[in-house]
Amino acid sequence: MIVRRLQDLIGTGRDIVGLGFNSRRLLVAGDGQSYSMHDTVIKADAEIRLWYKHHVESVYCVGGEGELENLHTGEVYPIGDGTFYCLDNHDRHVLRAKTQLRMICVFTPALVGPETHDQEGAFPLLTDEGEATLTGTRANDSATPVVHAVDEASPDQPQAV
Ligand code: 9YT
Repeated sequence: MIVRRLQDLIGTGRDIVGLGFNSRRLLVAGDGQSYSMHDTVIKADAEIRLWYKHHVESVYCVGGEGELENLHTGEVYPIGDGTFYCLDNHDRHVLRAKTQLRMICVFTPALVGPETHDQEGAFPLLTDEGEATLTGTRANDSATPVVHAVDEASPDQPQAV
């Protein structure tokens, strides 16, 4: 049995800090399961463009207000406490937080732990040793993870910050 408390992850290597959000990685690949589970807080006014090419993400919002845009269809969905979505088609999307959002996120395959978004808003596929297993993706070996946020002046080009 694995039992963890969020408070014990804060400020550790399982607390991935990026521009606009914190992802507290409750369960990662090293825990031996086929999925990872994160408690993610997205700051008010953050806008994040994402495209999980190598993973399927399911998200359950348990607090806050925002919106989700499907970049393939243009559909925009309000997000709030009790909203669930699954990116079952590796959908390109934009997440906009009107207020702080708290999201419970499940990734398959499981994240190893330190993954941060690449230029396209994807996570690389990592081995347990943290090596990227696909060309065109890269592991970020920085102690301070880098996150990419949408640059409003050129929304097609996520900006490294
Ligand atoms: C929905 C969401 O929070 N996406 C960005 C962060 C990601 N879920 C993570 O790293 O936990």
